[in-house]
Amino acid sequence: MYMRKRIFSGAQPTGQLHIGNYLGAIKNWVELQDDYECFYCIVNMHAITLPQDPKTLRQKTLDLARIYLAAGVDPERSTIFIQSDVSAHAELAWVLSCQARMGELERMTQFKDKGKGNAERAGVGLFTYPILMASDILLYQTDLVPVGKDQKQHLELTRDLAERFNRDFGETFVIPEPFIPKVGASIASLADPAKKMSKSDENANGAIFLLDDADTIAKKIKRAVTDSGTEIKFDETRPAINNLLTIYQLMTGKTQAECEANFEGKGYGALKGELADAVIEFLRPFQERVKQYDDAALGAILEKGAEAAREIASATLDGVYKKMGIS
Ligand code: AQP
Repeated sequence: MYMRKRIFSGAQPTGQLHIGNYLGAIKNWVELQDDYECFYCIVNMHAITLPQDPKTLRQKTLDLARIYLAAGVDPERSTIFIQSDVSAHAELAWVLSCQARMGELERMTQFKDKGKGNAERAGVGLFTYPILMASDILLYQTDLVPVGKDQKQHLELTRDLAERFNRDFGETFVIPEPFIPKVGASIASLADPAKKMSKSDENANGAIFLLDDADTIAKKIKRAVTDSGTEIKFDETRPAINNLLTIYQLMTGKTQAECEANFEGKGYGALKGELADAVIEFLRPFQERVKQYDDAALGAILEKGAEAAREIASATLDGVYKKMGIS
C-alpha cells in the first residue's frame, strides 16, 4: 500500500496572525495537503511560555482554528487539533528534556530574543520550549515540517534529539526534514526590514494582520520604509523594496520577472498603491470565510482532529516508554 509522507506544523494562538505567518507557513500547509498526510496543530501549550490572559487564550485558540480553515486547511483531508487535547505532547516533552543538554538549549537564539537577554527572569518553559516543539513533531513520525526560516534552528535540535534517542534506545523516531519555502520564508517588518514581521512587534505598523481592515492595510503599507534609490527590482541588498516586492509576488501569484516588468518605470508610490490593493483583495474573501464557522461546527472538527491525533501520538509514546523500561 502507498503510504503518504507525513507533515506536522503549528502556530501559536497568541497576538494576531500576520501575513508573515501566512506566507511563511500556512500558505504552504494548504498546498501540501494533496500530497501528504497532514497534522496541523494549534500550539496553545507553547503560548503559555509567556504570560497569557486565560479567557483571551481560549478565544484565540478557537480563532486560530477559524484562520486555518479560512486559509484552506481542509478538515476532510488534514487533521486539525489543539495541542493540549493530546496529553502525549507534554509527556514526550518530559522524556526528551531528560535527553536534551542545557548547552544545546542555551544556543537557541529565539530564547535570547524572547527572554530579552535576561535568563535569570525568563520562564523555564520559554527555555525548554524547543523540546516541546520536538515532541510535537516526533510524536507523529513526521517526515516534513513546513515552517518559516525563524524555526530552522529548532528543527535542527529536533533532529539531534531524535537521532540521539534512536542511537541510545533503538530506532524509534522518523528524522524530520524542514520545509522552508524558497520565497516568503522570512517576511520582514514594514517598519524595520532588518527585523522579521512579528506578532509581538512593538511598532503596530510593522505587521499586516490577517484581520486588518482595508484602511489599516493601506495606511501601514503607505508608511512602510523604503530604501534609497528608485528602481523596483528584487535585490537583497535593498531589503525594504525586496520585502515589499516579495509580498506583492506572493499575493498576486506573479513571477519575479512579471513583478519587475509591472513596476518598470514606476515609483515607490505606485508600488505601495498596487501592493495595498493586492493585499486587500487577497484578504477580503479570507476575512469573509473566517466568520463562517460557528462554535459548534468548530468544536466537532477539533474533537475529531484530537481523536485522530491521540491515536498516533499514544502509539509513539507507548513505544518510547517500552524502550526506556517505563512500561
Ligand atoms: N516574518 C515571518 N516570515 C515568515 N514566516 C514567519 N513565521 C513567523 N513569522 C514569520 C512562521 O509562522 C509560523 C507560525 O508562527 P508562530 O505562531 O509559532 O509564532 P512565531 O514564530 O513566534 O511568530 P511571530 O509572529 O514572530 O510571533 P512572536 O512575535 O510572538 O515571536 C512558524 O512556522 C513561523 O516560522
